[in-house]
Order: sequence, then C-alpha cells, then structure tokens
Amino acid sequence: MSATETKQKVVGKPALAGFPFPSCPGCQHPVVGRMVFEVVEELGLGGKTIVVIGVGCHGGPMFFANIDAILAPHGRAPDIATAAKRLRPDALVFTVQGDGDCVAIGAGPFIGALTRGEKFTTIMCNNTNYGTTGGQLAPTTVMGQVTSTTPKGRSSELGGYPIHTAELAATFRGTAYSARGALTTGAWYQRTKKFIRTAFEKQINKVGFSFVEVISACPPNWHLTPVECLEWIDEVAVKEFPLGEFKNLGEIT
Ligand SMILES: Cc1ncc(C[n+]2csc(CCOP(=O)(O)OP(=O)(O)O)c2C)c(N)n1
Ligand code: SF4
Repeated sequence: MSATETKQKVVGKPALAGFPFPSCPGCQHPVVGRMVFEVVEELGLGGKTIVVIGVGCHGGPMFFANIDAILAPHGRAPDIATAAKRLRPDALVFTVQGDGDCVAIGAGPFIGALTRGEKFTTIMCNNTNYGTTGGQLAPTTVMGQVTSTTPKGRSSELGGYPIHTAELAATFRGTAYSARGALTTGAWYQRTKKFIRTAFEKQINKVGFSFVEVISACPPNWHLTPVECLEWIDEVAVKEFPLGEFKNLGEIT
C-alpha cells in the first residue's frame, strides 16, 4: 500500500461519505456511517445501494452520502425498504434507524418485516434514548438511567424493562443474521464492521433478513464526556446488551 493510500485509510474519509453532517462532539452515529460506507465501498456496491433513512440523528451521516437514499417517515423505514428491495431485488438495500425509530414508533413495521422475512438489512444505532428530541426514555433505556422523561432514572413500575432488539430479531425464522456491536475500541470497530459486512453478504447471497445493532454514544443526553461515554458503554450498557452474534445461518429451512 502506498503512503497516500495508507494516509487515506487512517485519516481520510470514504468516497461514499459525501459532506460531513454536523453531530455533537463524541456522537458515534457518524462512526457507524463511516463503517457502513467502508463496507459498501469494499464490496464495490456504491452504485447498486439504496439506504432507507429513519428520522433522527442516526440518519444524519446518510443525508449527503454518495448513494441513493430515501428518507422514510418516522418508524416506517422497514416498509419503504420492503418496497425498494422487492422492486430492485439486485440492489443492496438497508435501513439505518435509531432505537426509537426501530422499536418504539417503528416497532410495528419492524416486526412486520421480520415476520415476512424480508431480504434487506437493518442497521440500528442504539444510543438508549431519543437523541434528536432531547433525550427522552426509549424502549432501550437501561434500568436506572436518567433521561429527560425519567429524571429519577428508569424504573420498572413506570417504564418496564429494556428491549433486546438483536436477540428479538434472531428469534424470527426469516432472519439469517443478527448481531450487536460497539465502537469502544479499535478492535470493536473492526468486529462491528465485520458484523455489518456479514449482514450485507447474507442479503447479497439472498439468505434472509439481516440485522446489526450498534451501541452508539450520545454525550449530551447521557450528561457525560465523550470519554466517559465509552466507559459507561463498557461498564453499564454492555452488561444489559451483550455484544456478539446471535444468529448466523447459511440458509433458512
Ligand atoms: C410521527 C413523528 N413523531 C415524532 C417525531 C419526533 N421525533 C423526531 S426524531 C425522534 C426520536 C428519534 O430517536 P431515535 O430513533 O432513537 O434516534 P436518535 O435521534 O437517538 O438517533 C422523534 C420522537 C417525528 N419526527 N415524527
Ligand atoms: S443528540 Fe446524541 S445522537 Fe443526536 S447528534 Fe448529539 S450525540 Fe448524536
């Protein structure tokens, strides 16, 4: 690899990334975006990819990307992706959604796509709250977590318990692949990137639905510094949401 190629790999940005979208310092949604663009580029599918964007901060990195994109109404990305994949079966179709978009307002469309075993991929950024609208309780908020609607921390009496989306997706027969990653270290960046690549390969090989959840830091709403966010993910979030693969099938029978 030449010095220019090495520099591009270390400090450059993927060609598909387009304009940077402003996020809070320490927000990890742009890192998820970067990872997705790297994988699409490595697969050589930039011209054959359609991203369906959910409503929320998670969508930001996708807005100005150099790939075809559809902005869905809040929570409806799986319905739009269903149509896109059925109309363009040879395209790589994936949704990028937040935890609120995917399993709160969008729980119905998500469960519908899982039940039908649609052949697209969902990347769900789990920052354990509604980031865009001021850090309200989400289905993924961990027990005791302070949010703007749970100022004394999430309690089971008022808020129930966190939903485990990657494990849930794995229980559906039409799901070929489900995993959860994080971005706390370089090693976890590489593992999570591999999860995304495997998920896309399941789609390319027409095996079934594929899903990757990524724990993503939200410093202002967690009231932590970016570095403290990484510690909180390791010490708290990952205890509730274990990392790894939950399903990896070569074919669905
Ligand atoms: C139908 C509808 N209801 C509510 C909203 C307001 N709204 C915009 S983003 C959002 C929450 C997004 O949370 P999440 O999906 O977790 O994404 P994040 O911002 O954390 O990345 C809400 C409630 C909306 N845009 N449309
Ligand atoms: S509010 Fe949270 S999710 Fe939204 S841009 Fe800021 S850090 Fe990211």
